[in-house]
Amino acid sequence: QASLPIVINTWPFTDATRAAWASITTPSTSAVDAVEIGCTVCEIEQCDGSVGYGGSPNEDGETTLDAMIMDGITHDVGSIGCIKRVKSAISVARKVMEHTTHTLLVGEDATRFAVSMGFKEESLTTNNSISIYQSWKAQNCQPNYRLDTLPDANTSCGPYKPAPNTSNRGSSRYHTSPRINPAVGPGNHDTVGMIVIDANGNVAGGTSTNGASHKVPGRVGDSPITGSGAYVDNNVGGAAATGDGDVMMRFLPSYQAVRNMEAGMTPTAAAEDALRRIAKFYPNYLGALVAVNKQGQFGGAAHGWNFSYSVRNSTMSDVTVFSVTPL
Ligand code: SD4
Repeated sequence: QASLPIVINTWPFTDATRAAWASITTPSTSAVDAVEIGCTVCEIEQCDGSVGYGGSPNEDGETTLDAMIMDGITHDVGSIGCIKRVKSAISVARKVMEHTTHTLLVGEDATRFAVSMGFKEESLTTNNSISIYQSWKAQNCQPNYRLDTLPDANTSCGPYKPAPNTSNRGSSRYHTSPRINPAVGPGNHDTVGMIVIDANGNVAGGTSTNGASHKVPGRVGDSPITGSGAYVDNNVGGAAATGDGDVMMRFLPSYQAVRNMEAGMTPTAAAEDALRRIAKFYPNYLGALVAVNKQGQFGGAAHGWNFSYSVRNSTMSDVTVFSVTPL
């Protein structure tokens, strides 16, 4: 049932939803504040191991974080990609939005910026991330490289060594065999993406994630990319994504879902259409979207996996989790 204010986020990360709801129903808290507060809960709880420190180690065994925050009133965005040794990813993204003229900072320099803003520098490695890394090494280190560019199977753990003849790059071979990101799967790929609309109809959105496991160092996913990980427009509503970011960022699905709602689609139809556009090229990808319009109508859609999302508005007595049947 449509109602404002509203909080909606990917996955049954209900503590994050509850925290955002508690803040948005407090006078003087903005939708941007609520998004930051909600996503921070997931960073602290390490939601599903896929948000915050200690998850999804890259092929060096290091955890890095991506995050974004977007303000629908001003269209301001702050993002960080592949930030190292700082836990509060979404709060650093907010500092990028509010203290710089930039949109996206990455890597060691994003860390340097965070430290200059007063954030603590500390290891993101935990016993859990070490054991994920070690078991990947002990198994076959399924590659994140295009198979047609690997010289032999032994290089699949990285570091990357190009095949002597890489003339296959860009060939249609890539598309003729279905691509499934080995680092993506239920339980190991669960970004928090959140949209909040306050009682005055102001929209904000955000994401936070440790990305994909065993990624090539330096990899930035879809979550900090405006229009991909999330997108908001105060005149329309907002949408946020989770899934195989390497594929999804090629289609800006959150932007597409918002434009679809602007054209009159329901949130559910808007999200489904955005995901179907990706499936035309990548029939086996895993992905999902949540979407909410200015009136507070909401919906979700998924492709390739079972997805659920969390919602709280004033018609509900607590956070409600909705399950989505994949397209
Ligand atoms: C990424 N989209 O970095 C993120 C991960 C994710 O559900 O959403 N997992 O590709």
